[in-house]
Amino acid sequence: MMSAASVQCATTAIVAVLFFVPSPAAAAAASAELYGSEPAVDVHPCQRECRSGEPAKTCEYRFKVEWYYTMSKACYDCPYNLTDCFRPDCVPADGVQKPIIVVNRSLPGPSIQVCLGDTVLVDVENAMMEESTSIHWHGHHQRNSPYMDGVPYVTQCPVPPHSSFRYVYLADNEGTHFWHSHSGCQRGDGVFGSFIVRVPKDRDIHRDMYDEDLHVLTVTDWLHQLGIRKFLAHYHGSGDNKPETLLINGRGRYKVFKDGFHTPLTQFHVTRGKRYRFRLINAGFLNCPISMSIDNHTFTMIATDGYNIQPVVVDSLVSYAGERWDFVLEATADIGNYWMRFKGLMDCDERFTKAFEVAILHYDGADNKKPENIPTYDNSIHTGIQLNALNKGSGLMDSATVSELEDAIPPINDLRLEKKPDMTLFMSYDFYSLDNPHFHKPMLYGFKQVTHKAERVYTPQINNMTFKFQSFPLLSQKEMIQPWMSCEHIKKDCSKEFCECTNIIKVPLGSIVELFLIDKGVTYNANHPFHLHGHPFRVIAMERVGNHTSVEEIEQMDRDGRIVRNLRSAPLKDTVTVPDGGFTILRFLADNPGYWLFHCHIEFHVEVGMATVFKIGEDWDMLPPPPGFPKCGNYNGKGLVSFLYPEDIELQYKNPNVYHYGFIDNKNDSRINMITTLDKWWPFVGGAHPYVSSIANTNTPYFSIVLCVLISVLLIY
Ligand SMILES: [Cu+2]
Repeated sequence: MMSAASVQCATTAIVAVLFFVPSPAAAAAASAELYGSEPAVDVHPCQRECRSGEPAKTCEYRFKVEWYYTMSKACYDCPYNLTDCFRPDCVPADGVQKPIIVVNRSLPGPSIQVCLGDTVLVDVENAMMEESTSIHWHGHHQRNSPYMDGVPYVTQCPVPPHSSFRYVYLADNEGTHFWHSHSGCQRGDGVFGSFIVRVPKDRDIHRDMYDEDLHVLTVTDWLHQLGIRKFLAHYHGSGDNKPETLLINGRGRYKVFKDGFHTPLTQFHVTRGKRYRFRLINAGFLNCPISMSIDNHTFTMIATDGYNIQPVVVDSLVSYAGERWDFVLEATADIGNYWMRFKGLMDCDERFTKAFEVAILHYDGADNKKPENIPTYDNSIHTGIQLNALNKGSGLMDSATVSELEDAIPPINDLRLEKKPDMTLFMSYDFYSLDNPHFHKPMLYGFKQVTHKAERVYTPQINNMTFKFQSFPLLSQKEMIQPWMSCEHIKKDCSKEFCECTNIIKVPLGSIVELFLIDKGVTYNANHPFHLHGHPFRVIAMERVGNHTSVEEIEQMDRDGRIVRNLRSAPLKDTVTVPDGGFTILRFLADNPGYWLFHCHIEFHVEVGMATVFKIGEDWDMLPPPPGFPKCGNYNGKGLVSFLYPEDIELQYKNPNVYHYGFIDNKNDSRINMITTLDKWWPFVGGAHPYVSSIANTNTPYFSIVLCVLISVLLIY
């Protein structure tokens, strides 16, 4: 058990280091209500009412990232004794035991809540035994601190085990944000938490709409195994990619224990007659948009991704991985308990897992009994007006798209809306039946060779390119970038073959960029939320064209004047969905020099390369790395290099028995014949792989064995 310790900073700002765990007294005070309630937690001194004219603070946090376990021994008799579920270090989740990765043994991890203008300092300690990590501060644009964006191999080296990394930056972007690991599947395993930047009341244009700003609502899909295990089963075997359930502020009731007990649900306390600002964060991991409704209540949307919008009253809201939505709930119903219902869509819907969870809206004065009806996926039907509905366009009576929202204050002199774009980019994507050699090695288990359809994985690509990270961060070690790493050097038809490269789109500093995101929608109904690092964008159009579409069709629509752009007061965001078989048009001002990732926020998709990087400005426009900034890369005996044994790697790409990655496509190069890589030889040496020998008919086992013996003899002599 840690207690708060505060020290005086030289600048008189208060600095405090806290482990966010409930105190034993608070835990003991937790009532034995039927479904339990959150005990009070130690509040960080930076979580305060923000007042104009008061000095900013430096807010210090220590994040210990470690492997852990739900329903561990720290939970004692949970859920039979609900007080035990709130003991320090007890992570009940939904009652199902599983390995997790957590920050400070809590799920979600510590909530950072500061005032605009505070300096945030987080020491991230990697206490895992073997995995590297990194933390991205989702919603913070890192102006003047691009090295703090937390993207491995783009802005920093990953933080190795037994090491720590200090993130320091200014909280200069108000609103509801969150932090999460940007390494592998760690976000899905538990490494995420809320991050709220408040402003003084006199600067909040929605201040008159609510009385209290207390409730943070973090929603996520949840697996009953580690993310990496799910990933491997899906991409290398016949496993699915469907999340089993959802968690609301890290809690759920999936597992039914003896006598009907379950782990505690999240409760939000309200007083009748008051108005509450809720800050919803979708920390989702897989393709599981989450629809929310609250029994007997509508709610008023007032902000998205930290940007204020004109208020809109809705009956339900769909949020996508990486999005944040602020809404006001007026506690005007009869005193009682009401279900807040969360339904998973897409891979979580009725075709698959029916991922579903509830929280409780508890009015002060109500009893501690559950609401009478028993909520299920099937009886939670979201009628009325739905905001941000799945795969829908504009102009519908029962739903509204993001591009139909309005900025809270009509923008004046906003170049993104008033100026003709300096650059128009089309990014189209779909799922392709490619021989992606990471999962479908040609000639061995190519996409079409695999007979079981469940074992075929389609490759999502942007403009037919798969993003490949380098061994070093593009921003901090930009001098190691080589021309051949870029996509421009690929000389083959990437609509038919797999192409992998470090796709860097160069944008001159100060440009207005109009970006068409086009979901071609051919392979199947999908949905991808895209997140831009370093910049907000205005969402000026969003439409569904049909079951599928193409770049050509949308270009033609635009030439015909059939695309309506909201250039009056389009809302600002940093994460947005795109209707399947449709498009979303964004505009951003490229005014933040650096290398910034732009990617699908579905973790499996970014892991298999659904990403690109914007290089904003020239190298000399970018700040130099902080002194002593960690370096990484390949080691070739002489020092750090961009690539290991460059000639071998280049030739390996040309080796027809390995695979053509596509950097050079000269099959007549005689050097190819000199290569005897393990990849090339081993399947043939034994001659016992019937599938290989029947396909690779130029390499019969007999021939290979003879050749192998001949080479061995030559080598001996
Ligand atoms: Cu995606």
